[in-house]
Amino acid sequence: MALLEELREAIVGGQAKLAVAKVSEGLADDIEAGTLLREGLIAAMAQVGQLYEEGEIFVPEMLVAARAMTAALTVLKPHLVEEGVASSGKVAIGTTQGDLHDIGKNLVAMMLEGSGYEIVDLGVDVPADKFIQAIKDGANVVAMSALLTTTMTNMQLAIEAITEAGLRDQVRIIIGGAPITKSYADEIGADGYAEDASSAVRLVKEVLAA
Ligand code: B1M
Repeated sequence: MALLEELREAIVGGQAKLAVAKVSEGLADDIEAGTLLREGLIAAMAQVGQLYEEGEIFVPEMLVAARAMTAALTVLKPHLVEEGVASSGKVAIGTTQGDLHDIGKNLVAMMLEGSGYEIVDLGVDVPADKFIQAIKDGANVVAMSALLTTTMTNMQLAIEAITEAGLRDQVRIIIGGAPITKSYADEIGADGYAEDASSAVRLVKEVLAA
């Protein structure tokens, strides 16, 4: 579809205004928000990652592409509400310490919010004590995101700190992000792993029901 191609090109080229216009055009043309997200925004970021790996673009280009994606996501946000998820809960979400990637985390937060959960967004580079404070403030789920192999290990440190603070039994901890796997989640004692934002919504429902 030409519009999706134009949307991807706008994001890869870091043209935030054009990306926003293309998302609005797609919505007006009755293209589903999920299609714009998967085949437009997420596909464009995969392309950006590949270009970066191939040495075709560098961090500044990656950054402007990320800004364009964030701008486009803001327009999509109200349309990403998933139907049929009823269970409520308070989810504290953040990118693990040392990690500044927040697009995936924001997407997960938006989908959860749209599905009826209360979200406490702790932002990026979140140390364990912030997760601990959020649990003390009533979060019953902690969702951690990591995009770097060097920062994913901080998830384990955060879980250990939560356990040492005596709070492990009152919270469900779920993790995700490109380098994360189900077996890593099991290894570090998390309650679950979600591959993408919509499975994160299902996972929160599951862990709260368990
Ligand atoms: Co960075 N970066 N980056 N980067 N960056 C990656 C991750 C990388 C794979 C690129 C590459 O080399 N191919 C690589 C990591 C390599 C590794 O660790 N093995 C990398 C690197 C090396 C770096 C720097 C070190 C580069 C440098 O400075 N030399 C640096 C690190 C900075 C830091 O964090 N301390 C860096 C910086 C940046 C930018 C700032 C320029 C920018 C981030 C901007 C921002 O986030 N605001 C950036 C970007 C954009 C990327 C890529 C291109 C795209 C990431 C993204 O947003 N994807 C990325 C390459 C790639 O992934 N192909 C790359 C789209 C997003 C929707 O997907 O985040 O995977 P994702 O989220 C998904 C799922 O993973 C899941 O759901 C989301 C939606 O489907 N999910 C969860 C995510 N979190 C979840 C939490 C959950 C559940 C599911 O909780 C339960």
